[in-house]
Amino acid sequence: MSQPLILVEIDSSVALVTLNRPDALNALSPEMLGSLAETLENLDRDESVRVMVLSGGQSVFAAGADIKAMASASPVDIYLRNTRQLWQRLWALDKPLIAAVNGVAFGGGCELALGCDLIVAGEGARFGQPEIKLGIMPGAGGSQRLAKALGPYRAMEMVLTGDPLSAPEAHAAGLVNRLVADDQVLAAARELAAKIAERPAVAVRLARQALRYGVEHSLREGLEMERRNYRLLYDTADQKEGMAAFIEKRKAKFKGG
Ligand code: DAK
Repeated sequence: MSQPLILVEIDSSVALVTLNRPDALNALSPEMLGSLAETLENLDRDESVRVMVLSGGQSVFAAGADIKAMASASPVDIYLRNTRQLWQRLWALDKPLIAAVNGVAFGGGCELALGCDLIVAGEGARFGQPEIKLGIMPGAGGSQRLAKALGPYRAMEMVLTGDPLSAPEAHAAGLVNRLVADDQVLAAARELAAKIAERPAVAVRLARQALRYGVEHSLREGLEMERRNYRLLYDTADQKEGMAAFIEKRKAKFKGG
């Protein structure tokens, strides 16, 4: 029986999702991306899950889209395959997603990490968009998200040369939230996930939503989204509890609603 392309483990409201195609360095075939989108959407709907961690295992995050599945494709094949739709499903999730990166995050693998909300990386990790060396360019947000994350000049160099950033460089540039020893990546990602999972769940989701929206829209539109989400939180029991607990000088007991 063939191995599942995606592995899932849930532990105290944190779901660990692992890409499982190690022989191909987790190259993102359309089947794998489809399976990943379906898995993450199911976890996004699962009320027992607050935060998701995405890993590629101990030695690689993902070496990009599957070159062997793309090499002889025509524009019509690419159009009909419509992997863009699978990527859009990943970007439309509503719960925090943390990338736990060991080894290479190249091409689509780098774009997968960039699509997450937070990135924890091992010291030996590398982030790159080497598509230019294949005669193509980033196709899943890399040219846009890298420029926003690093500034246009550093992003331009990465995209035009195809040369990667080391994890320490990525950390110094603000792309990586936590830089840890390679064997501590999962533990650090889980710790970060657990901390966020303890926070009031609706506030976490609406704050995340406002931040992500703001990155993709104008300041005016972002402020409007912030205003709407901010007001909505006054309809949650967790807001009443959080403020009452502060005033009564006790620890808040959040219920997630
Ligand atoms: N695709 C397919 N197979 C891959 C692969 C990939 N991206 N990367 C590695 N593999 C396979 C290798 O072919 C090899 O398989 P066998 O020969 O054993 O069968 C196995 O994984 C081990 O790889 P290596 O032998 O090469 O391992 P090394 O440690 O020597 O090198 C490496 C590791 C990561 C430096 C090297 O594998 C490498 O350069 N890989 C390619 C990296 C790359 O160019 N990535 C960008 C791919 S293009 C789109 C959305 C997204 C995209 C496109 C469109 N739309 C929405 C339309 C994204 C495009 C890309 O990501």
